[in-house]
Amino acid sequence: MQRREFFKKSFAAASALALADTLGASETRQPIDNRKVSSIAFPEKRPLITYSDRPPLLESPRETFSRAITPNDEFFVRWHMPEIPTHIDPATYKIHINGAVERELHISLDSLKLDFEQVEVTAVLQCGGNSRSAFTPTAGGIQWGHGAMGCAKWKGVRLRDLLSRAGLKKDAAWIGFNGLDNAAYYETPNFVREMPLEDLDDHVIVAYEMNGEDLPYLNGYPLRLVIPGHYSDSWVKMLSNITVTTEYQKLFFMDVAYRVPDNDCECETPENRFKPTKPITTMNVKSIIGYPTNNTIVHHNTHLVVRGVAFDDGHGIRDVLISTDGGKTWGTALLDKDAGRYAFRAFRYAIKPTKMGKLTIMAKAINRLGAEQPFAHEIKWNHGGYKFNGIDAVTVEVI
Ligand SMILES: Nc1nc2c(c(=O)[nH]1)N[C@H]1C(S)=C(S)[C@@H](COP(=O)(O)O)O[C@H]1N2
Ligand SMILES: [Mo]
Repeated sequence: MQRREFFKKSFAAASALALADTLGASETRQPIDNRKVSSIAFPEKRPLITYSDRPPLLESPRETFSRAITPNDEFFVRWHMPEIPTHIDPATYKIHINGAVERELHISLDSLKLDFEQVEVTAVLQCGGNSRSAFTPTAGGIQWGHGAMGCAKWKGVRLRDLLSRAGLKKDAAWIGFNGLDNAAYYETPNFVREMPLEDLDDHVIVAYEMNGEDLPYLNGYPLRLVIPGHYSDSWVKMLSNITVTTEYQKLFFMDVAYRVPDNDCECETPENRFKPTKPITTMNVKSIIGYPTNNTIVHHNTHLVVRGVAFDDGHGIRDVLISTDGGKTWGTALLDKDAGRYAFRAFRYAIKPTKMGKLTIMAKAINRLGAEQPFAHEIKWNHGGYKFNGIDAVTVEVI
């Protein structure tokens, strides 16, 4: 017994060393994928992986990604500020547009729905730090697995239409967005985001509906910004103020957070942090297997249909490839119908496992520009743990 303990311990130490060796000082691996959903659910949400309840931080489990649309109650949640209003009255809610505009606007929800053209877009919302737990050493921030993303059909009005109703002043250059959430202490900066006016296109909307319903409270009821193709750090929720400025306001959540090294590999080491940095903007190509999940039991000599989703920043998915031999050979998955260039593209691929034991299935997406996902270990470190898009892998048990 003692001997066994000893061997167990020394084995653990040796494998930890070996792991440190192969990982090097700053490498990546597969994100953590064994967290269980909580037994307690938030309002309008089913039980999700829960990191915190103040502010609410909820992640969707892997099986969410076997479908092209993420149901509202399964959609992940991320807030920076602990103070979120607990009551919103849709009858009196107004969105304010001010700053470098010809006339200030205070628009009610009814007026938003009646007085402007309604538009819809199916688009992926993904946190720039999704899959952050892949980075070693640990990168600062929530240690998300794969599930800080989702895809919904958003309905609302074009931001451009709101701004033209207000009339932009000649020297208008930046648009600032603020929501109703607040820091608990005065010293903490509020979550305000800015967008250069020149980046504004007709795809950016102020949305009030998600998958045919009011936005769930935790996803930003009653209004949020939707910026298709872009990481979601600027998709401001409970949007209450749009302020146009002539100059960039130096704000914490613009200047410090959500930035990567401004070099070709967007990489650095913990010892040698790279300057200057640039904001994370458009998303890179990525895919996630929704079924099977890790440790699923499957039967040999029967068909197993692998399902998942792929997306990029709006160029569109050309192919999803599947490998069962560690990436040596790849087969082409079937793509489901295209729900628009910003949407999840669902894929499926049938395999028939013949050997008993563990089987690892990998998925790699390629977009219409030819950009493809690298292997997880090829991705270089950055201090915020942003933009991980390594080839996904799940390991099942064949019996
Ligand atoms: N008002 C407000 N909007 C916000 C945030 C926030 O903290 N406050 N976080 C942003 C970030 S970083 C992410 S990842 C998304 C998360 O959107 P979700 O909670 O609907 O999934 O909201 C964005 N919009
Ligand atoms: Mo985020």
